[in-house]
Amino acid sequence: MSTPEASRLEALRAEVERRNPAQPEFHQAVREVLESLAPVFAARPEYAEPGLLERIVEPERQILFRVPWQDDRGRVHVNRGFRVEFNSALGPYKGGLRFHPSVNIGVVKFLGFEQIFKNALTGLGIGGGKGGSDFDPHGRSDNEIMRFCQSFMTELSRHIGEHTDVPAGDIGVGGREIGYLFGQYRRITNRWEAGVLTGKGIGWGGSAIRPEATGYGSVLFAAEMLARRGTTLEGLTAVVSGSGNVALHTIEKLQQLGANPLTASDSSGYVVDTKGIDLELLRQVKEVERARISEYAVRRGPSASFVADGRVWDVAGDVAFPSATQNELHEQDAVTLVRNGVKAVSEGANMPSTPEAVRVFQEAGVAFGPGKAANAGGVAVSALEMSQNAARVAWSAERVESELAAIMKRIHDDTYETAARYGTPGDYVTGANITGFERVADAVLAQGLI
Ligand code: NDP
Ligand code: 2IT
Repeated sequence: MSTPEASRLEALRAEVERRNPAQPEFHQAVREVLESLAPVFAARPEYAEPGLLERIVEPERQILFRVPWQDDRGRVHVNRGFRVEFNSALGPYKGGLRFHPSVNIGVVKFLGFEQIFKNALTGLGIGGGKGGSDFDPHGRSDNEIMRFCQSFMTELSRHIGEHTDVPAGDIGVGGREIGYLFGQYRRITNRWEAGVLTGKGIGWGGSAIRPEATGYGSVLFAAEMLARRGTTLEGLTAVVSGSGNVALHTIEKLQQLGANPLTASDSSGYVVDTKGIDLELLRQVKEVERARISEYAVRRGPSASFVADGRVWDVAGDVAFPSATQNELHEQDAVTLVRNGVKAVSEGANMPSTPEAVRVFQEAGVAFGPGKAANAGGVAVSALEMSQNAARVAWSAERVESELAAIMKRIHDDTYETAARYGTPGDYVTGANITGFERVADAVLAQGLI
């Protein structure tokens, strides 16, 4: 790093770390974007305007609140709630809620920062935000989940709205939680405001294909990367991590396109199935019973085995779909995948590959789709849900799925072309960061110093 632009970006990175101590995930997300931007600053001097970048790395608003609730035995728990409203230059803040014990302000800020550029890539007029709680839903009854969601929404309700901030799901928040959250919002506000949350149930304002959208989109993004290299997913084996919303629908779309997903995982370990994952059984175990992944191997028979605490990336496959959580794929995992001949990696999760792992993939010439681009299908269909809510209509599954496919192709082509324009053809990390940044920066500049 020797150009003036690079030095300025490096100084900003150091300042972000100083001003936001003990937030390693946020530092990582900011660093990754800043590292892509030096060529943009050289080409577009207007971005050097003092304060532009400084505003983009600073959330517009950060909300922290107490969430008290009672468990089924009458014991009182006190969790912490978060909503980071990061940037609304392109539209209302938009992004999911995560319920997981690892959630803290740094994690929410990393997710919110990623969301700004991801949402810009969709081209659908949505700003970036994220929220959640350190509440752990594992092992909690439906009633406990409901009471927690009601308490969480009692506070959050005063900060959100269809034109202000529109939350959705993320880890630990799916259709059940969105239902309880929406019910409490409606009760408190006495408004039928469908567009305040996305991921709602079909029949009360939800969009067809929203549950499927992130996983489907991540597979479609991989298919676009492969198409650019003159090949397809058909007949390829796939390694998938996670067994939640994103992973299950990744597996489903892979099977529809003739690929063979071999694995799934959760925080206890992974299963590998030499016959290919039996999706119906996996759904029964994870979605219906909310059991541990080992149960899949017990019921599936000899083709499947469970590896406790193992690394799913040790399984050989032609394509890989990290779809669980941040920093789940390390440098050594990337080395193993490359040695086993991986051709493409599409990030269903947010920031699942460490920076060192990304470098290994790129140096080996693997087609690498970063989360900002590859998993944008979920929030894109959320934006389509908002459109349907505003027009009080419900589109068919076929219509939403064909819009999703068109959006993923456009994101692929835009990021590919940007990377080529800046002299790094095939580098979707640079392509996604620059494309997203240019759209946000142009809007921020046009709207004055706010
Ligand atoms: P779910 O809660 O449905 O599933 C999460 C899965 O990841 C579970 O299998 C879970 O296992 C595993 N997991 C979570 N945390 C950890 C951890 N610390 N270590 C190991 N495994 C873990 O969430 P989603 O499928 O919705 O989200 C998965 C990823 O995709 C996240 O990174 C999320 O931010 C991202 N994403 C989600 C979108 C969506 O629309 N839902 C959109 C775009 C991105 P266990 O049950 O054992 O914790
Ligand atoms: O990370 C993500 O893009 C999401 N969790 C989905 C956000 C949304 O508003 O649909």
